[in-house]
Order: sequence, then C-alpha cells, then structure tokens
Amino acid sequence: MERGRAAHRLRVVLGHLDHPDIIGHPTISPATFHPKQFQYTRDNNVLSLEQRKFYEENGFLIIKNLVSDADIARFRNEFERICRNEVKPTGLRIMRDVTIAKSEYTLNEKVVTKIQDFQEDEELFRYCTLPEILKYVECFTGPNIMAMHTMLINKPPDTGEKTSRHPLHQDLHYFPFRPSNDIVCAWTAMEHVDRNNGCLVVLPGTHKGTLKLHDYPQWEKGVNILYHGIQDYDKNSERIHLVMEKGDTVFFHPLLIHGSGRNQTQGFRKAISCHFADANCHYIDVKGTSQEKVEKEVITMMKFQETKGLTMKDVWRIRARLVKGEQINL
Ligand SMILES: O=C(O)CCC(=O)C(=O)O
Repeated sequence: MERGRAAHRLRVVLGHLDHPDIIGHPTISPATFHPKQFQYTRDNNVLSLEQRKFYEENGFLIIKNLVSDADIARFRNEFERICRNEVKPTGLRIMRDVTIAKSEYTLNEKVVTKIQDFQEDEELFRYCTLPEILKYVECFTGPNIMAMHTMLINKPPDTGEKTSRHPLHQDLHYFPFRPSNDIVCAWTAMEHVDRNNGCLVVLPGTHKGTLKLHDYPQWEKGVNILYHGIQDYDKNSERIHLVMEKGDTVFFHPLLIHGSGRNQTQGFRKAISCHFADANCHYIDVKGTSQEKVEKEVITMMKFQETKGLTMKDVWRIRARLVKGEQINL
C-alpha cells in the first residue's frame, strides 16, 4: 500500500518536471517509448511524447483538423432540424439565452443557445462514436468508454447585455462520478473560433487543483441557467484563448478551469462536444459536498421533463451510453 502510494507520488512529481510550451498539435506519429511519469494520460500509441507531456502539464490538448467538414455539415443540419421542430429526440434539453428565455418566441435557431443530452439522436450522437474522436479519448479514459454528457453549443451574438459569456468553471462540478482523471471532454469547433466570437478560454495547469466552489456570478443583466462560475480563482493566472479552425478538437480534463467570452459577431458560434468517462468510474453521493446544490437544481429542472421519482444516478444512467468496449459501473 505504502509502496503504491510512493510510486504514485513519484509519478506526480516526475510529471511536473516537464514544461512544453506548444498549444496546437497536428496528428503526428507517436513516440514508441513513453517514460512512466504520467498520471493524466494512459500508455498508448496515439499521442506523441510531446503531446502527452503537454496534456499532463496543461490539462488540454488541441488536435487539428480532426473532424471532417462533411460530418460537421451533418451535425449542423440536424441541429437546424431540431430548431425547426422537425425532430424531437427523447431526452433532449433545449436551452435559451436568459435575455430571451421568458419571451414568447417560437422555437428557431436564433433563440437556442445550446442543446444538451442528444444521446437519443442518431445523427448527432454519431459525433460520440467517430473513430477519430474515440482514438484520442481512449488515451485518457482507457478502452472502455462511456459517452456521459452531450452538447451542441450555439453561442448567439451578444445583445449588449454580455449574457453570451460562459463564466469560468470546472465541468466536474456537474458530474457525480469519479475518478476525475478518467474523464475527458472532446469539444470540436464547427467553424473558425477566436476571441471575436467567444472561443474557449482556459487556465492552463488548473486541472492539477481541486474542485472549487461554484455559484451564479453576479452579472448585472442575468446569467443563463446552470452557467455556474468559480468565485475564487487566481485572477493573475495565465489565460489562453483557444483559436481553432472548423474540425479542430480540444480534449480537456474536467478540473481544467475554462469558459468563453461574449460573441461580438453577428454569427452564431457553434461547437459540438461530449464528455467521456472510463466505464470503470463510479457514481458518488454528492450530499454534503459542494455539488449538492447543483444536483438539486438539475433535479428541479428535470422534473419539468417528467422524470419524477428518479434519483440523479438514475438520470445519469439513462443518458450514459457505451461507445467502446465493455459497460462496467456507469
Ligand atoms: O462552448 C462554450 O462556449 C463553453 C461551453 C462550456 O464550457 C460548457 O458548456 O461547459
């Protein structure tokens, strides 16, 4: 037991010794020998040594040009069909911007900020099964992979109220399963993204910290539902804006602090994403933890969707889907 802990500690310390300084990575051939110094990535033949070290140190990794234009066109088309009410996938949640949420607008692409839980939509769920995505996911989760949480984000042009911003947060705040190192998010840009249209912004290295307290930020004009933010992050930490092209995909750790700025263009900035987890992960009881409040909020929201009587674990079990290997705990 002691030896195991010491070996783990040694891996952590060794993992902290390298500081590569590159951000985007083309799909290049992997190194064949990787020293045993990693705790956030698995031994694999996919990532180069440089890519592994980058993720270990920074908590994210961009793979350029990973998803084809043809696939992105299909996701866009399906999103538009959903917005026109032509398809109504079971379990799908449609979110609107706080500035239009209470209005009488009929459903259309301009009022939808995000769709979540598209696991029953064959066309969108293809994203979570793309071999090129799973090839990388496996480097973080291992071979038994569950798709846990799906989203297509349609960040609208900001109305001037700054409500299109997404506050800095850690995704683990929303997840009642662990361990965190066996969870990864894949986020694919559906068009060019930069600071103008509100690209992702990350605080590199923050995945090495712990889960922080989240709450609604005190924004003058309101905040979108469930857009919780961290109150006490180091305001002087380095921030990296992830400028990406259509099809580029960033993989990031669920403790990495990230968010996105407002969209100052007239276009809707789209991205598709999925959180994947090792099927060996286990559910935790969040009662008495900083996650209890978010669980209550999600349950209250779910009640509108006729899931009365279900626990949070039931809800997660319903939406979790095996995409590779064997279904174990989740
Ligand atoms: O795509 C974005 O703007 C941010 C998405 C995000 O961080 C989230 O939904 O958790």
